Amino acid sequence: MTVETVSTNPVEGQKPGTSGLRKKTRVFMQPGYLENFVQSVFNAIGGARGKTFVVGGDGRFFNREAIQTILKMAAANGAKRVIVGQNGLLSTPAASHLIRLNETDGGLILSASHNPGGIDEDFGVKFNTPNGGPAPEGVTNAIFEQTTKIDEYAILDAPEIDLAIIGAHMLGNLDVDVVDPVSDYRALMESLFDFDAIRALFASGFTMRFDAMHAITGPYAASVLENALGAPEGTVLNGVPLEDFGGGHPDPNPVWAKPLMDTMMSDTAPDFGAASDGDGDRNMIVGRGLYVTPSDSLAVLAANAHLAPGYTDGLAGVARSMPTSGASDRVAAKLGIASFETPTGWKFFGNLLDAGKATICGEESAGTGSDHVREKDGLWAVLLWLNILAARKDSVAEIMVDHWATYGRNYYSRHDYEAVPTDAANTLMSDLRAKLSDLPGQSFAELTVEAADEFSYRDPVDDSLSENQGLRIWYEGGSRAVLRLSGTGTEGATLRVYLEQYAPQGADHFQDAQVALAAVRDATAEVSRMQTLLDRTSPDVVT
Ligand code: VG1
Ligand code: CO
Repeated sequence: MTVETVSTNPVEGQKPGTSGLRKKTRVFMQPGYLENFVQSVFNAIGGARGKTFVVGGDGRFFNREAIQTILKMAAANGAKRVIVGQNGLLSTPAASHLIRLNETDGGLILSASHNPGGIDEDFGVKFNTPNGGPAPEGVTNAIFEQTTKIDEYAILDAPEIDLAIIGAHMLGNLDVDVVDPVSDYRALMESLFDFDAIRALFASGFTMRFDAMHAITGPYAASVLENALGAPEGTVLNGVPLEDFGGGHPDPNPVWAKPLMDTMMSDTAPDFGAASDGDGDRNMIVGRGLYVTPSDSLAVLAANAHLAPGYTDGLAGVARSMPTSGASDRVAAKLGIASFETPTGWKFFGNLLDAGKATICGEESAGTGSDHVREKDGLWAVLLWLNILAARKDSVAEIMVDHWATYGRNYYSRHDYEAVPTDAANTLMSDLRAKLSDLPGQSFAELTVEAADEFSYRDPVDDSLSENQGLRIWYEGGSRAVLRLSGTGTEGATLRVYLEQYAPQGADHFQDAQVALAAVRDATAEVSRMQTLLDRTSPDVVT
């Protein structure tokens, strides 16, 4: 064993963001950088001695090297066993499942999620706790604290393990189990959904395109949709994971999954379209000619989940992140079950899921999931949609029209202002924060503010408090805007502006969303003085 002494601390000051540490790949490749973070994780959880971990990543550039480093460090730190996906591959939800299934001490997942990959793009590492979920704030704070005082890490001097070979390997005294990344996950999906009904749906001629965006879900989608469910070959597009995701952003939204959107809006569109992100935890749902917002998707899944075998007993509750639209609250109210509003980031759902208070959770950023794992799960959402389509025998458009007629429609859009100077973004937020309490009664671009506040969250399970989770403004006429800064960007700051307008039952549900949201957009631009402070007139990405 070699104990390296590191004289500088390259991780210092790099506080893990929403989902672990996410930086430019070259930053991670600096000597000692990854090592310092991994050692800090081990230190923060009381050491690795005798413990079992799951390790895998989304296959992006530097995934292979990083895994070898982590294995050697786990060995030198006295870990007992590491379960690793073949070729170092594991989707985030599959890793979460393996952590739980094997009752391990947690896992390290290598991914920068939907951010592009490559030597000049992004890399990331996150630590998940034994419940399979992203480390809560208490743990990420402890990791951060370790990074500020670490002065050595332990690493074994040993040859690399051949991760192509499934089975048991030894690295020093460490057992390394290389496992098929898909099989346990596929079995979990089979336990939740009516595979016979979905198989019959495909056999009847139902058509689908699943865009894996050259990211990790390719092998999972091919195995489940094409092999197990009998969808024709070619249903899964871009199914081979590439180190640079083919040069694209593996972010399943109408902007980055435009080729799929174009197919779905064309005359030859299949019945159903879906996509998922770099690490497989996000999903996009599209019907023929109709995009389903993630907020609406969450609401539809909550309203219809009982049609799938895994959820026939109904749901304990539905949780959504605060910026997500209120559509799912309306479903929960009708079902007479609890609804929860949490800060952005999946880690905030963990306690609700562990305590059995919520069964289904979702975020406006295209994350949906349930208590089957402790991460959002892209393919799970797609399969629940397929199960619902098979059971109801309606099209996606019919389901949406019916949903809006029942609950009203929450028009929704997110506007992102990317790579803005950090100072300018901070000024915008602090100026707005300072005047929040004066806003009610004032009018901006013809809308009058009814209420405004800054969201903070008291966890109903452990009573922990999370503050500064986004500025909220409610206007007259049922609209809301939320402003917050991204915690996952790697360049400058990203300002996210979330816009929502409720159209009740009987109102017009067939407007273009951007048209329906024009008034709340203009009022929010004025109240935040966005044009002056950011020097931007329009967002970089509209989803
Ligand atoms: C974004 C999304 C958030 C999501 C997070 C991680 O965070 O808004 O909803 O939980 O990414 O998703 P932010 O702070 O940039 O807004 V993933 O797919 O990167 O694990
Ligand atoms: Co992701």
